[in-house]
Amino acid sequence: MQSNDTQELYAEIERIKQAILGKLQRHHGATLKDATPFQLYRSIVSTVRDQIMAQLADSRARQKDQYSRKLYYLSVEFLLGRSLHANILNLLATDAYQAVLTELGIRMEDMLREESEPGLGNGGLGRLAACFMDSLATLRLPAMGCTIRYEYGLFRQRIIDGQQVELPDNWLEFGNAWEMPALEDSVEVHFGGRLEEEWTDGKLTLNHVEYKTVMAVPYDMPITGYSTDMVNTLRMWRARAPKSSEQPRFSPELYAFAVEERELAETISGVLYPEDNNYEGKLLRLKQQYFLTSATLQYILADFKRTYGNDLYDLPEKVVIHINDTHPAMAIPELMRLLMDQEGYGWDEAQAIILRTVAYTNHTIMAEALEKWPEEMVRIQLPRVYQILEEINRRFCDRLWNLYPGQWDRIAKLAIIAYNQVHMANLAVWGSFSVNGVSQLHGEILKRDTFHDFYRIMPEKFCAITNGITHRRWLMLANPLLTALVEDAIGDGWREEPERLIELKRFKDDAAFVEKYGQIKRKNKERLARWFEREQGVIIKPDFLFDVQAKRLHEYKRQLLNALHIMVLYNRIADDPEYEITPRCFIFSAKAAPSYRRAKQIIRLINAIGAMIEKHPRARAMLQVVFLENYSVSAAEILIPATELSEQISTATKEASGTGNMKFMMNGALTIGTMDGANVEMHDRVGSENIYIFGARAQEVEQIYATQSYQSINIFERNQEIRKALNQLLDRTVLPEQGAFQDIYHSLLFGDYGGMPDPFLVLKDFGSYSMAQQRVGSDYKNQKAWNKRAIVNTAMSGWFSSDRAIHEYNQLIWKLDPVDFED
Ligand code: 26Q
Repeated sequence: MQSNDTQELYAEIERIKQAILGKLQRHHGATLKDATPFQLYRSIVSTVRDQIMAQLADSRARQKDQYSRKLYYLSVEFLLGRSLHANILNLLATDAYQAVLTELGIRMEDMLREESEPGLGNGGLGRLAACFMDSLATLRLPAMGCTIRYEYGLFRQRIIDGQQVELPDNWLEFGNAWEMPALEDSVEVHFGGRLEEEWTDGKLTLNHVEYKTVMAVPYDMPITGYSTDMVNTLRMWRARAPKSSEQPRFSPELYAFAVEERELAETISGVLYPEDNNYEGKLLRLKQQYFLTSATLQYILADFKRTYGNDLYDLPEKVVIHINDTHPAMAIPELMRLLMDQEGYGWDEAQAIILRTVAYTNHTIMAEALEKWPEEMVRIQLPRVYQILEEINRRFCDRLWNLYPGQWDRIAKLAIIAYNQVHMANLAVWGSFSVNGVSQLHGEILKRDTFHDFYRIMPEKFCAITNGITHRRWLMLANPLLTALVEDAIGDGWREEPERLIELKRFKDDAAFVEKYGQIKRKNKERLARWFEREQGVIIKPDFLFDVQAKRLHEYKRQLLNALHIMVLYNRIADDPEYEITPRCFIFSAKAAPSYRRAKQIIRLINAIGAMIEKHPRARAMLQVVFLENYSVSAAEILIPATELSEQISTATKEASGTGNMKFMMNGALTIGTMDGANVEMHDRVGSENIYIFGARAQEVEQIYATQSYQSINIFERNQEIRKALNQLLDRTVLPEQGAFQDIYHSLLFGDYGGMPDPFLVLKDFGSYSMAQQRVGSDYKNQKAWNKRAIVNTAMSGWFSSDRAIHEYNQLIWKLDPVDFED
C-alpha cells in the first residue's frame, strides 16, 4: 500500500515536472536554466490549470446531464486573493508540487509571490463572496459567481510621512493566468436613450431607442473545491465598446454619439469604488451595477433556454439568483424587463417568476450605507427599468394603502420610490423570497428595526445565517505549522468536517501539546517580523504581545478607541517612572476610503503615536505601534497566524457580523471585543473565560440612540486620563503640527453638524475597554494558561467555517443538490 502510494507520487512528480518544463519551452521559449521567475510561475499555473480545466469540463457536463438547479451569486466584489496555492491545495497536490519545485531548485514561496493579487473587493463583503465560492465548490454545489472585471482593483496603499497615499492597482498589467475569455457569451447592455410607444392592432409595444450600447464580455475563472472533482466558475464581465462604434459616421452628431459610446464602455469596468460601508450616489457606480446585473441576467436566461427550452415558467425551479447586498438589486426590475419585453410574458406572470427566484443578503444597518438612487438619475440612465420600478412601486403602494389607509409615513418607509429616491433595500426585500442577516444579532436587528415594517407584512421571508470563513485558506494555507500540529493530534477529518476541530479541546490539558502550540505561535510571530523587516524596514520584537487590529478604517470599527488607549498607556509610562506594562506591539492595518477624511486622520494619528513612542526610551521598551501597509488577502495570511490578541471593538449593533474575528480565532488569537455581530456567537462558543468582552451591549446602544441621552463631555470632565489624551490631540505632543487632529477632538466632544457628540461611543466604552486590556496584560504573563485558552479558540472555530454557512444557505434558501460524480 505504502509503496504503491509512493510509486504513484513519484509518477505524479515526474508528470508535473515534465509538464512544467514543456510549458517553459513551448510557451516561453525558455529552458530551466535561463527562465525568469515569472516564466516559471506561468508554466506552473498553466500546468495546474490544465488539470483544473479537465475537471471543469467534466463538472459542466455532469450538471447538464443531471439538470442541476444552479445558483448565481451576484456581487460587485469578489476578494479572491491569490489562486495558485489555494488551487494546489484543493487538488491535494501540495506535496507533489513541493517536491517538483525542490528538484528544480525553485522556492515555492517565491513562485506564489509572483502572482498579483486580484483586489476586486473592499473588505468583508467581497471576501465573504470568495469564501463562499470555495465552500460551494467543495460541497459540490453548482454555482456561478458573477462580478465585474475591474481593470483596477482597490487602490494600493502606502504610508508616506505617516499618511495614507493611494496608488493605482494595475493588477492585470502582466495578465491574469487563470482567466479565459468567453467571447461567444458576450451581450449588449443599453444605457440612456428614450422609449417610443408603438400601437399595432390595439396593442402597445415599447421601443427603447437612441440608447448607448456597451458590450459585456465575460472572463471566466475556475473555482476549485477541496478534494473534489467539482469546479465552478467565477464570471467577470468586462465592458468594451461595440463594433458598431467603429463604423464611419456621416454627421457630427452621430460622430459625437459614437465617441461618447466608446468612452462609456471604457469607463464602466475601469475601477472598483473604494468606499466600504458608505454610499455615494455616483452615476458611474449606478452604471456598473446595471452593467453587471443586465449582462448576468441575459446570460442566465440564455443558459436556461439552452437546457430547458423557451418556457421560463420553470425558471424558479432551476435557477436561484442571490444578490450580495443591494448593489445588484436592479436584477429585480431587469428580470421583469427581460421576461416582458423579450420573452413576451405579462406583468403578473413575470412578477410571479421573479418573486420565487431572487434572494437577498443584507450586510449593514448603517443608514449611510443604504443605497438610495436619485429618481432622475435612474430615469435618464435606465428609462425602461425606471418605468418598471414605477409600476412595481405603484402596485405595492396600492396594497400598502389598503393595509394602512392614511398612514403616509409608514407607506413612505416601505415604498420603493419615495421622496424622489429609489430605495434599493426596499426593492430588494420586496423582490426577494428570502432576506437574510449575516449574524444572529444582525438578523434580529433587521426584524425589529431596519425592516420592521416589512417583517410585519412578510415575516416568512426573514432569516439569519451567520457568516463563515474557509478554513482551507485561513488555516491550512495560511498556517501550515498549526495545520500539521492539529493533524498530529486529531488526524485530518476536520479538513472536510471542520467542526471536528473541537476534538482539539482535550489537548489543552496536554502539556506537550500546549508547549508546541506556543512554539508555533512564536514561529509565526517571527515570520511576521521578517516580513515587516523585508517589506517595510520595520523591526518588531517577537517577545512582545502581538495585539492586532486589521480591517477597513471606519469610525464604527473604532480604531480610535484602540489609539486613544495607547496614548493613555504612553502617558502613564511617561508620567510615572515606576509604571510598567506587559510589553506589547500594537499592529494596525487598514485602508481608508480616499474621500473619507476623518478615517485618514485616524491613520495619521496612529502613525504619529507610533513615532512619539519611538522617541521615548522607556516607553519604547514596552510599547510599540506599527502600521502594516496595504492590507490585503496576502497580507492577512501572514498577519493573522502571528496574532495573539484580536481587536473586534466596534460599537455594538454596527458590525453586521465581522469575519476577520473568525479568522483570528481559528489561528489561536484571543479576542478583545464588544457584544456585536458574530462576536456574540464566538463568546457563546468559547465562554467568558476565553474571550475579553467589554462595552455597552446592543440594547443599551439602541436606547442611547433613541433617547440621545449620552453626553461624552461628562466623561471627558470626570476622567483625567481621557482629558489628557484628548487635549494632546490639540497640542504638539503627538505631532509638531498644531491642531492636526482637531477634527477628531471635535467629533468626540461636540459631534458633527446636527449629530450627537461621539456617535460611536468611544468615550463611553473607554473605561471598560481599558480594564479589559489591563486583564489581557496580566493574563499574558502566564503563557501556559494563555496558550490553553488560545487552543480552546482554535477548537471552537470550526463552526465558523463557511462550509457550515453554505450548508445553512442551502438548507434554508437555495435547495441545491450536490453534483453526483459517481461512475
Ligand atoms: C455601495 C454603494 C456605492 C459605493 C459603495 C458601496 C458599498 C461598497 C462596499 C457598500 C458597502 C460595501 C461593503 C460592505 C461590507 O463589507 N460589509 C461587511 O460585510 C461583511 C460580510 O457580511 C460583514 O461581516 C461586516 O460586518 C460588514 O461590515
